[in-house]
Amino acid sequence: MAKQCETNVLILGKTGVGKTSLCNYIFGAEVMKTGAGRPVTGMGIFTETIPLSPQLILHLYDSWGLEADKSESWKVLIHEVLDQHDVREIGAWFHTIIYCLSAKSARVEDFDLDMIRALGKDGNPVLVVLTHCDVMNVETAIAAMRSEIIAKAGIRNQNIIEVSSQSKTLLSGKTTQAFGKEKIIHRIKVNLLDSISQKMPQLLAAFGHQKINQWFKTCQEVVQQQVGFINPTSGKKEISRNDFFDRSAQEIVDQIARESDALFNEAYEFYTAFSRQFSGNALVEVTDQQRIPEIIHVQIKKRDKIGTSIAGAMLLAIPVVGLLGKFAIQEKTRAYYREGLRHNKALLEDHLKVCVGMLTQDLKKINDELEREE
Ligand SMILES: Nc1nc2c(ncn2[C@@H]2O[C@H](COP(=O)(O)OP(=O)(O)OP(=O)(O)O)[C@@H](O)[C@H]2O)c(=O)[nH]1
Ligand SMILES: [Mg+2]
Repeated sequence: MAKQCETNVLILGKTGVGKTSLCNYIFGAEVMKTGAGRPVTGMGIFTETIPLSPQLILHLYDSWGLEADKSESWKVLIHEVLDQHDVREIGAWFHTIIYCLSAKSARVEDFDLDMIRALGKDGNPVLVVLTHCDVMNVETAIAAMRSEIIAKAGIRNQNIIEVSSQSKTLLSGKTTQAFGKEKIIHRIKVNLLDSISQKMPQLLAAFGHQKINQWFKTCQEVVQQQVGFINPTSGKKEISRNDFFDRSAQEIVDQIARESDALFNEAYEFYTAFSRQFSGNALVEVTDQQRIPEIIHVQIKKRDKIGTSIAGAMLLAIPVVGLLGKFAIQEKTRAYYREGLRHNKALLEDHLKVCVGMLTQDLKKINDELEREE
């Protein structure tokens, strides 16, 4: 996995609800100048790449000019973006989907509910942002919109966020501040870490399987080469062979543990980088060492390790008569080893499964803490 972490955020909503203003408010002034973004589809969705830190790149997909009530054409646009990245599912590309509704409109249309439901299916991380919340007398409308979105689109209360993207000077000379961005940033962080957390255990599993298969292959080759026609049950060779199997299996266990630590730390680094970047408005502050949980490495039990001395003894008891007998012994010894190796391969695979589960749990712990701190 590259050291750089990228997150993709999609902003959708009908024309004029305040999507571009929201982008600029969250990620700095004039990030998305109208038309300055690179068109990623023929029309409708523009992307801007914002390096938030050397390790963290944010790709912001701002949709604009989308006609209301044309859900099919919206979906086509989104899928054009996915196709460009050779991705099938919305959730596989977008770590956060922001659906904007204007509190000024005071209602949620069926079209919006349909879109929110479609975007949020399969547990995709959808945030509904109510814009224009600074407008006078919108409180009642906001409460009604909130209940409707929860009831009809299945969005959790914490994923509906009230925002004003503009600071204004009133006639009285007082200025009102823009608000709501902290919560959005927090959700983006949680969603990003969620997606990383899902990826890290997959990487560990792939790494482990590759190592285990390699180990198995090497050991098989050793058996093939060493259990020869002449003296197939040599005790001296057997000891060094078993020792090699043991040591190389232990080495794999260690490598898996190291990889697990590295993947966890990598995920954690991304998180702290992201936190630091937004330290001014991040809701969660962490120190680097505070939360790194210790990963306890599972050791393969000694008694589960390969022990073939019995096999040697048994085979020696077979009277060695002529060529045929020798072949039989050679084949039997090899078969015995193959079985032993298969048994140990299964043990290593079980061990890997435990490690992948532990990594998943450890990453989940950070995510849960983040969720709680909201
Ligand atoms: N008072 C207030 N005005 C806002 C807010 N958000 C956006 N606006 C104003 O609403 C108008 C439309 O905002 P845009 O950000 O251009 O809307 P958009 O959703 O990007 O529109 P399209 O790109 O056409 O799809 C602009 O005049 C903004 O200044 C808000 O939170 N409060
Ligand atoms: Mg716009």
